[in-house]
Amino acid sequence: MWQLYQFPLCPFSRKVRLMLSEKGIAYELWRENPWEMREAFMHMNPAGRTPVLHDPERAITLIDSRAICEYIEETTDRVPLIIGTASARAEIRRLVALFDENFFADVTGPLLNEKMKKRIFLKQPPESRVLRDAMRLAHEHLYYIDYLVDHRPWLAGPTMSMADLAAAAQISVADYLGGLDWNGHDQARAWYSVFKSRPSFRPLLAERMEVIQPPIHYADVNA
Ligand SMILES: N[C@@H](CCC(=O)N[C@@H](CS)C(=O)NCC(=O)O)C(=O)O
Repeated sequence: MWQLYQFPLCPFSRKVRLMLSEKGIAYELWRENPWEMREAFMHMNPAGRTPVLHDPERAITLIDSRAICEYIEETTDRVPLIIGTASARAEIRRLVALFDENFFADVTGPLLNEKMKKRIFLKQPPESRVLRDAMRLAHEHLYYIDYLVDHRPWLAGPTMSMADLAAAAQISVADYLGGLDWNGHDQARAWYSVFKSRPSFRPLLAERMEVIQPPIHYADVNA
C-alpha cells in the first residue's frame, strides 16, 4: 500500500491526500516533520520536504506534490482531474501552479512559518507584520477565487479538477491558522463549503496539529 510521508498542516500533502481519496486509492499516513531532518527521510528525499509517496512492495518513491499528482492522474482511469482539451488542461495546470507557488509564498508559507514553525520548532514569537501582510494578500487571492467562481462552476471550468484540490488544500491550512477573513468573499466561501462537505475533505478537517488549535468555524461545513 502507498505510504504518504506528511504532517497535518502541510498543504502539498493535503493536495495529494485529496487526490488519492477522490480517486479511491488506499494509503497510509506516515508522520514526518521535515524540519527535524530525520536521516532516513533525508535519504529518501534529499530535498528534505514533504510530501513523499512511497510504495515499499513495488519500490516506488515519488517526490514533489505536483509530480505525485501527475503520476496518480496518469496511472488511474477513475475520476480524471486533469481533463478536457489541451487548453483546458493548461488552464488547470496554470491554477495549480498559482496556488502551489503564489498562494503558498504569499499566505500559507508565511503563516506556517510564523504560527507553526516558530512556535513548535524555533520557540520564537510570531512577527505581527508578517501575519498582517499574509492576511492582506489572502484577501487578494480570495477576490480572485470570487471572480473565478462568478464565471465558472469550478475554478478551472465546468467540472472539479486538480485546480480545486490545490486551492482547497492551501486554503484549508491558511484557514486552520486563522489567516483568512471570509467577510466579503461569499462566492469563494460557497465554493469552499461545497468542498468541505466532500468525503475526501472530512478527514483533513478532523485532524489537529499538536498545540495549535484552529478557529471554531474551521471544521464547520456550514460556515
Ligand atoms: N514543491 C514542493 C513543496 C514542498 C514543501 O515546500 N514542503 C514543505 C512543507 S509544507 C517542507 O517540507 N518544507 C521543509 C523545508 O523546506 O525544509 C511540493 O509541491 O511538494
